[in-house]
Amino acid sequence: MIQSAVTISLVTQARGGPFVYWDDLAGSMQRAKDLGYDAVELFFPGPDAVDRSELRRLVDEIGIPVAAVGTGAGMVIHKLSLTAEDAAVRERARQFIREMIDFGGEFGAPAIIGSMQGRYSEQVPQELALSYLVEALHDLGRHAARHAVPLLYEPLNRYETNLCVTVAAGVKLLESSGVANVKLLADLFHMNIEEQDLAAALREGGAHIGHVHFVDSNRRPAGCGHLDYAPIAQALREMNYQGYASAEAFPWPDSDAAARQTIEKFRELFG
Ligand code: LER
Ligand code: MN
Repeated sequence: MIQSAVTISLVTQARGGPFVYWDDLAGSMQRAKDLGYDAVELFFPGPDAVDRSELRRLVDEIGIPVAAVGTGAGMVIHKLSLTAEDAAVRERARQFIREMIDFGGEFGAPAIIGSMQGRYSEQVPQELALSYLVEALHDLGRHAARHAVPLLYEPLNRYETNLCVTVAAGVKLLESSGVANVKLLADLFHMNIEEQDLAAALREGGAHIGHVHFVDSNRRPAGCGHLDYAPIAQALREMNYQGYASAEAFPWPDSDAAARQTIEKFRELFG
């Protein structure tokens, strides 16, 4: 069954970004539980930002698991990228993600590679950048397998990457390179910019899709933009999608209202 999740960010440098809850980890996890979410998706400054036994205690006591962990702080805070020109920067990016995989893995949660994929440029041409990305996905996918979780790779819209901007490009990358244990993250906000038909793109992604960022066209909570969710929900049901629909949206008009709006829309579509 498709499950609901909501994002919590502890990254001050990402302030203004598309995360529903901010700063207060325990309070946000409790709010998510009270509103009926199945899980929380965490965006932390790094693998040591939060004491693991404290997070374990919160997960157990509040009774809400971790759906996934983001790695974008590696880019936002440390300016790391898997496709950087400098080999030392690429290796530090991989190490940061490895440690986030280990962190998430302890909680049965996959790590997400979004902005850490970087982009191709004059210094690092397209083919070379894609080869760096594929090499990293091979390595990190294998690393994630030690924890029996997949690695999530997220195509982003053209303003955030130029490597893979559609679900189909993500599928092609995975299938042509033969990487194992890597699933795609389908973010409806990015898809609204890049796809011709969101439901068709999801269907074509099929079993490659392992996580969904559930958000509207303008990155406000689902139902506060102009996406038509009926065909999207229909496609996910027909694909027998079993992963999370995770609210990665602006806290609009505020965190609790965004969380409530999303879970109501989720129930209307999947309830
Ligand atoms: C960034 O736009 C995004 O959608 C995140 O999930 C990836 O880091
Ligand atoms: Mn996203």
